[in-house]
Amino acid sequence: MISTLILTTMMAANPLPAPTWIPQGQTYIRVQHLHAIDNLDKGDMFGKNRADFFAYVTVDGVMYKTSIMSKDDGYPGWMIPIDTNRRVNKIHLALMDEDGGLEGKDDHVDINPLKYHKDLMFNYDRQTGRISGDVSGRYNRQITSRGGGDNDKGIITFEITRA
Ligand SMILES: [Ca+2]
Ligand SMILES: [Ca+2]
Ligand SMILES: [Ca+2]
Repeated sequence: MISTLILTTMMAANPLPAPTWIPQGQTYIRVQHLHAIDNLDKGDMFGKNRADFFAYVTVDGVMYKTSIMSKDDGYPGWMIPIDTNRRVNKIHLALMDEDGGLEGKDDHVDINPLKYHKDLMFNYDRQTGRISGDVSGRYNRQITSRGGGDNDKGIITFEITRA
């Protein structure tokens, strides 16, 4: 519930397009793998029975919107830069299924195992390399999170690494 409210607020802002290129030495989030558990286009008017994944990723209040990957299972390779002038970065990851045209009709994919939570919110501590929050892990290690308890479930695998 809370994550949905935050997402709605974020969507009012103008997201930056996620970059297609990361300069050498830059720390970034790399979304490696996505998988649709539920049929995200079931019952949609122009549904093709195939997910059209994209993400809103907010890093320290700056929101990026990725490109669309139209596959139920695939490797989007999305890259979102992280500013490591801060010791701790706050990251909010929302996965969506694009449904075209009408504003607000996109489906919100559940990648959080907790009921009533669809998004992932976590911190990255540059000094310890630790990732903590809705997911936990470390710098340069893949993190996989599977949605549960809500509709439109999916699985995401990503890592924080350096170019
Ligand atoms: Ca849909
Ligand atoms: Ca769709
Ligand atoms: Ca959930």
